[in-house]
Amino acid sequence: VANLKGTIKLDGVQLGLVGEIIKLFKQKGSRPMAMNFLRASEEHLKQHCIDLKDHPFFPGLVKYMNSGLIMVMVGEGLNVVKTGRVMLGETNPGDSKRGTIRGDFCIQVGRNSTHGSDSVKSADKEISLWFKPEELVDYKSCAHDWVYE
Ligand code: DAT
Ligand code: MG
Repeated sequence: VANLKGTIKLDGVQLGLVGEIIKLFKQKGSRPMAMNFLRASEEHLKQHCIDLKDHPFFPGLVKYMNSGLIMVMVGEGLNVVKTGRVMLGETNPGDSKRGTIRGDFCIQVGRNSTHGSDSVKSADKEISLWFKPEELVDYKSCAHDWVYE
């Protein structure tokens, strides 16, 4: 099993989506390795989405994510980055299919509730931005052999 790590950052704490997101990723074979609830500083959030810095919505996005509690988690599973993006749906919830997180729970692009790393490279960058190496717990899930052949 070629396991890859990915991050999911949930801006949708206020929407009560935390449990749902954990459930969906666990259900789809991902092994939780680290999780944190925090109010991130604007500086930290700017680093998280630095690739978007030239977009007009960037200042608003950072301010919004800084306005309250967020949840950040790292999961590991086969192709978890790619699968995670499929589970999220499209950037704009209006273009997202039912059965996806954004398709089922969100309406507008600026309130799409959940972030997912878009590549293994950005996942690695995001993981080191949000967690210290010793905070990632490595273990064998008791469900491993029932999920993976
Ligand atoms: P994604 O989150 O699907 O990877 P992205 O990286 O292009 O999409 O953008 C990051 C976030 O920025 C996105 O989840 C919500 C916000 N955003 C993107 N486009 C936007 C727009 N046109 N107006 C407002 N917010 C936007
Ligand atoms: Mg993105």
